[in-house]
Amino acid sequence: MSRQYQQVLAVLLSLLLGYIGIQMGSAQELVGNGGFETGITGWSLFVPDESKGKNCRFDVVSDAPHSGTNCVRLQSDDFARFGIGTTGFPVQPGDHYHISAWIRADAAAQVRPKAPGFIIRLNLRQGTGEAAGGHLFIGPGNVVSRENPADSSAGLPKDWTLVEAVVEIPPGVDSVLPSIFSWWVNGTLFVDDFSIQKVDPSTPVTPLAPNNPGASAMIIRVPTIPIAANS
Ligand SMILES: [Ca+2]
Repeated sequence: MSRQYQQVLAVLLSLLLGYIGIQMGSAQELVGNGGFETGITGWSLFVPDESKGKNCRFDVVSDAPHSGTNCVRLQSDDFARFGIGTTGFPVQPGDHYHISAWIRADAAAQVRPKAPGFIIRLNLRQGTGEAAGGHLFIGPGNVVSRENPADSSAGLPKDWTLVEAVVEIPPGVDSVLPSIFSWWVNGTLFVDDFSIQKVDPSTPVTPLAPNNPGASAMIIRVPTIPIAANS
């Protein structure tokens, strides 16, 4: 075997091992700057009409982040609903994704009764429009719902707390636009390490919240499961 041939083989082998390493190693992170270490790069504010005039705003601060040196701060001067969004990505129905974020509320923050206070929203898209069936929501307590956030009485944690779930992309969806929301908070909410990673389709999905309309439909479709097991 010539020396040149050996060198080519060595290069090909290292490329193959690198490829296998990528396949077996940590999944690709789909949220850019989810740790807010490069400021607000890649993030933009969205304030629905009913919350305009509540001084909804966001910035990046070094006030006791969960990791690194920064986290994002969402603030409003009254109970308000607003979010920050980032770049979307293509998906296929049946794909499973692990979604997570760390949150903590300022000691003075208040949450409107029944509201989750914080929500990860996945805007499910088909083509250039919204997919039928509504958005997916993940709230504190790892509560997953479709169309609307599930009712909550948990309030918001004052210490860093993980919110996470595994979701399955429903039929009729070809892309996802992720965002994080302050959902009827009066005051200040901090978020850090927002992450979305594709996981193996065998990874169990977090069930929909019992008080979500989608969950009722699931119970009807699977009548042999006792209602008590889902409450
Ligand atoms: Ca950070």
